[in-house]
Amino acid sequence: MLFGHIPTLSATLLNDIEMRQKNMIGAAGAGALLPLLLSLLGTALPAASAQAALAVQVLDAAGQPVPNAVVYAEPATPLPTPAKLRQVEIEQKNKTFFPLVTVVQTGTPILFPNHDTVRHHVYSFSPAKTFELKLYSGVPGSPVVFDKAGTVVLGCNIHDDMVAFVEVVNTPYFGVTDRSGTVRLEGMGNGKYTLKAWYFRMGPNEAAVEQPLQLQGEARAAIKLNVKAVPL
Ligand SMILES: [Cu+2]
Repeated sequence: MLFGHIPTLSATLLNDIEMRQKNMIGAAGAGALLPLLLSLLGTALPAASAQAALAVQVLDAAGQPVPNAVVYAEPATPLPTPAKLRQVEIEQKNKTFFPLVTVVQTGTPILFPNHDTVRHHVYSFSPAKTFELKLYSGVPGSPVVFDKAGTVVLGCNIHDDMVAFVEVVNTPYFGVTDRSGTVRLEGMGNGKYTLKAWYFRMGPNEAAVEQPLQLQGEARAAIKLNVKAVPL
């Protein structure tokens, strides 16, 4: 459910106001607060209308924050795909993939450096990207390009416990939620989007949960998933 169609002040700005309030109370008394607040609002609003940003919190069925959830916003008018996307890494250390969850824009190259002394054999059978990096150590000579949107489940042929997830999305506005279940999507423009969230406990074949979003300046949204969150 959305609670943030309307522009809101950013957390940093509110912190800033709070800090200044404390200083003002010390220095000049509470009477000086109102003009200060108004002047801060006056300077903040034009900037917010020029560029928008969205803070999203993902909650589970019990209302608990969901860390490691993928959140992305697809613009109603799709953006042109960039010619070149920055390479991303998913490393193997202590027989574990890191990070557990990665989200990238379609066409992103991902490198799989092995920092263990044992060899790994990285593979995926997922339709969005079927590939294997046969038993290797060190850093592979070239990355794997994730060229199709969807969920990719990674495994290792040698170590059955090793698992990781790559969500490949058709938008540059994406992120993974932190410990508090929150992620901030930056650099967006005002307008219409479809806001989506996916969590690895949903399974690779379950579609992302989506809701419409009309973004105007600084906004907040919440998405509820029918899952049980695994705390970090
Ligand atoms: Cu392995």
